[in-house]
Amino acid sequence: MIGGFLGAGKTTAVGKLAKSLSDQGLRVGLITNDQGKNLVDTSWLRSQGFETEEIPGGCFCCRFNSLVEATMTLTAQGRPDVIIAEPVGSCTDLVATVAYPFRQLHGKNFTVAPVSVLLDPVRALRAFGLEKGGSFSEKVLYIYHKQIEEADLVVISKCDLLGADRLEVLCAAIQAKFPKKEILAVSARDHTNLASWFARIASERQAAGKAMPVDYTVYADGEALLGWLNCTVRLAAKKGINPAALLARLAEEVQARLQARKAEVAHLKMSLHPAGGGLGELAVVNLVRNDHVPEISLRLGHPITDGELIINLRAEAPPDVLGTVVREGLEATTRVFPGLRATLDHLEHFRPGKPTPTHRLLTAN
Ligand SMILES: Nc1nc2c(ncn2[C@@H]2O[C@H](COP(=O)(O)OP(=O)(O)O)[C@@H](O)[C@H]2O)c(=O)[nH]1
Ligand SMILES: [Mg+2]
Repeated sequence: MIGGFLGAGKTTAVGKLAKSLSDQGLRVGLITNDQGKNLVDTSWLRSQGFETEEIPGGCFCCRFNSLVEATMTLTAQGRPDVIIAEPVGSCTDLVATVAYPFRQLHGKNFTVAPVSVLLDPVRALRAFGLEKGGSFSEKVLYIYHKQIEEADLVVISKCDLLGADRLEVLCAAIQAKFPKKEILAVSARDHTNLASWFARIASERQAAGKAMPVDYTVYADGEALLGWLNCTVRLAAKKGINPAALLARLAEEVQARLQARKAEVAHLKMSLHPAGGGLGELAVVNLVRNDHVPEISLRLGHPITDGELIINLRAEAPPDVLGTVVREGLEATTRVFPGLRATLDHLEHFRPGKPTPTHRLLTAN
């Protein structure tokens, strides 16, 4: 499992790890997970050519049996040597509710690797109170810190964003709060330390241990403070539109409205697929902080006139506010691109329900 908070860089790392393993001749299966359905992550990983199963409608801990089924489906389809699973970014207690039960119930067929927890360094510096800037309320930060506490490997991702000084300050703060925790600093963007991290995950098994205590009331309250929105939109334009320009503009429109309401974004991720396009044909934009510049992480080489837009937005705000922000953002964007029509196909917005794990094992051997 490669876990970590929303926007930490999990899917990017999963893609890189899968590529690295398949370059070594290993067969790889991937599992994505979300509270809703229609995930940008799933399309993005499939577009890279990996067998990917999606578990919608709840986290791995609450849908443990679906996780087992997904591993069985992947096994039947491609007999993977390695399965990489990306849990929902607002989840914690995965060691007790997923890793330990998996070891106990399916240890004959699978070896569980050390659980990595990724941290976006800018988000982490704020979460530890080391730098100022938009952050989340206390109960959301409870989940954030619990994720780190249960990590077998704490992986500071995107280390290309920090100089050595800030990285050192962050490592010291993590060590002070979680002594003896093993910390790695990697960058998927410039490949810093990826090989040594991947070698560890691929060769080691998770050490036996004791699960951490978790206050499920605070955890549930923290998750419920986050609003969740997934929607799909049909786009039709009279003349060709540059997909990256459209995605960037829409991300900015949504961002401005979140900022106006002081609702910190955890992750806004949107993909645009041209009508009739192949699996690998999509453009993707990401926004991981309110003061971040929306990033185009995948481009399409040509203008489009028809396409499907998928929007995944997670922010600390009531779900209906997210609905308003996205609807208004879409309207504002269509005004910028004359002749563009946007039709909402499907929209769901909600707060994640109280986590009720299928299993919870406090020790493993
Ligand atoms: N600068 C930088 N950005 C990264 C790196 N890895 C991921 N990102 C960006 O972080 C954002 C969130 O990444 P994603 O993998 O979707 O995060 P997830 O929500 O944890 O799955 C995207 O804009 C990525 O391009 C990295 O190594 N360096
Ligand atoms: Mg992801």
